[in-house]
Amino acid sequence: MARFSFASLIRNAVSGNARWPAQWRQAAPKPEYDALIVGGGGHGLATAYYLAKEHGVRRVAVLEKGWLGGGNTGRNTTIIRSNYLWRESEGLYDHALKLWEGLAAELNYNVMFSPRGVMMLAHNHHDVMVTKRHVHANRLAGIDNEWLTPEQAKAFCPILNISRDIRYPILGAALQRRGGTARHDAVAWGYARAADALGVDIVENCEVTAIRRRPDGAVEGVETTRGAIRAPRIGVVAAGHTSVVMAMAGVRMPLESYPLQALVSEPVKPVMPCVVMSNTIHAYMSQSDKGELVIGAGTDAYNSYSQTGALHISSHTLDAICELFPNVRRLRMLRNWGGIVDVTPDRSPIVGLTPVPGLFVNCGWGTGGFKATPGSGHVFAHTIATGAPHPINAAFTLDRFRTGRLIDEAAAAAVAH
Ligand code: FAD
Ligand code: PYC
Repeated sequence: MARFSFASLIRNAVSGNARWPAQWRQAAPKPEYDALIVGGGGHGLATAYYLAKEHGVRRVAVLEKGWLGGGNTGRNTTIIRSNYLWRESEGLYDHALKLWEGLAAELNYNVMFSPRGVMMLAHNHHDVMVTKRHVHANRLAGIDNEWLTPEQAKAFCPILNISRDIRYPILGAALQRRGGTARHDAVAWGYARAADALGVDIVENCEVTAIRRRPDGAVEGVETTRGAIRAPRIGVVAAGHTSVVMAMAGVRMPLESYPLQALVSEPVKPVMPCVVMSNTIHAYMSQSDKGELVIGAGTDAYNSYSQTGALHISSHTLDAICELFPNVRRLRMLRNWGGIVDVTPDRSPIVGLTPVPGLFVNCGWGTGGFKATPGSGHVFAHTIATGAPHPINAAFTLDRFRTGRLIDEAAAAAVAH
């Protein structure tokens, strides 16, 4: 049997006598699935659900290396809002917020969406200017947001300390009343159950270890810890690990992974009626339906894949929280944890096509992708099904880091990076 070599392949191709090696000449085996989703977090599961429901693409498998929602979906502090600065982001996040409003009915699953209002504090003149800019931009786009005086902020959240003599006095706040919280793992389970009912296969403990490509460069499937799976379309939705998975297809991503941590207090009776955030002092707090105060910090200042963070980051946050809410000082911490967020240079996500035919990517949500889950899945499913972005995610290309059409949302990310 003639031995195959790339040199002979090129020689034959140039001479017009192209002969592919026998194993490539055989008819390609039929794909097992129409699409594979790498990552069983909320975004991946939502993508699978909308692929099946809205595009009739039902031969879909979601491949998850651990358990459903065990990544950032089950580790976040569940804040939902759409008060971003730029039109592109307002479109994307408000699309998601509108889907949140009907999600429990859509999935027939109580995702505990609670639009209790999200308040963002301003502590200095610069904060006031930036925050008001967001209020005006949102209102011009038809998105609710309003400026509150310190007294109005306290009326909305009575346990807030608005004394003028504290280290970070409150000079005012922006309030998005339609914002709020939801139950994070319920979102993963709700989408998983609804996708499963439409015929989607969900495979846990199945880590993707390689992406297979055809001789023409297009994807043809993946290798996993449970064997190889063929499909002509692959959507990578592996927050925190996107660069690792995309490198399997030879694509280098403009992402950095950081730890982001949060904690909850012991449960108490309802004391906190809304969500309060402060970017300047790296702290935010809400109260879960179980009664725990849910408190989050800024990102740690180094790259890491470790799902934990440095103690001084959360102790700094707790100092700030105790000053803003003095009546929580004597509460004990029940548990703390970390997640790995992947952050783009402009703090906006990447949702769309890649240079590799058949390979799509949804990543870079950084500290703020939980709120986007339904909208992200919805537009990503459209992108995978049609091979072109939905108008809502059209600007969130990988290519923008080459063309310079950035969408700088660092100030709206609401968590210090
Ligand atoms: P994930 O839920 O992380 O899902 C990705 C999945 O991919 C994981 O389950 C992982 O196991 C899997 N995976 C990775 N590699 C592979 C592989 N090779 N093969 C198979 N599977 C793989 N956002 C907000 O909007 N509001 C908040 O209040 C908020 N708070 C946060 C607080 C913390 C502490 C953290 C860490 C994040 C917070 N976020 C918040 C961000 C938010 O959690 C994420 O942006 C969002 O959950 C990302 O969802 P996802 O489905 O893309 O990712
Ligand atoms: O994006 O609103 C947000 C957020 C809050 C905490 C972490 N992310």
